[in-house]
Amino acid sequence: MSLTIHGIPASRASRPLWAATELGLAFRHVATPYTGGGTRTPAFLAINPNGHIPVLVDHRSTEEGGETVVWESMACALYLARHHGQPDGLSITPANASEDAEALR
Ligand SMILES: N[C@@H](CCC(=O)N[C@@H](CS)C(=O)NCC(=O)O)C(=O)O
Repeated sequence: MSLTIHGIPASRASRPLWAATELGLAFRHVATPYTGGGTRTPAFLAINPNGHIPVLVDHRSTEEGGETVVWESMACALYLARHHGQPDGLSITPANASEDAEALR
């Protein structure tokens, strides 16, 4: 597994940082702040054209071996839960449609 989460914890990045930690996932943390221009560099805008943290990059997530890039904190957290968690009724991964709706709510 090779995950990178961009964004300081004192921001909406806390959501994917929490989700990855709760799931016990190994990840690289790039503590990009939302002040100081770090979210407006060409390199950052290449992964999130909106210029916001958080951004999650899953480096080995597609069948073709490419990357999946996710932004919006809840989308990041749910992506981690659905693609890297176990829907066992115990973890944060929704195990059925009702739990999925609850997570979305
Ligand atoms: N709805 C977005 C909000 C993201 C957001 O507003 N992030 C702020 C930090 S909490 C940010 O990157 N601001 C930088 C800017 O607006 O330039 C989410 O939940 O991910």
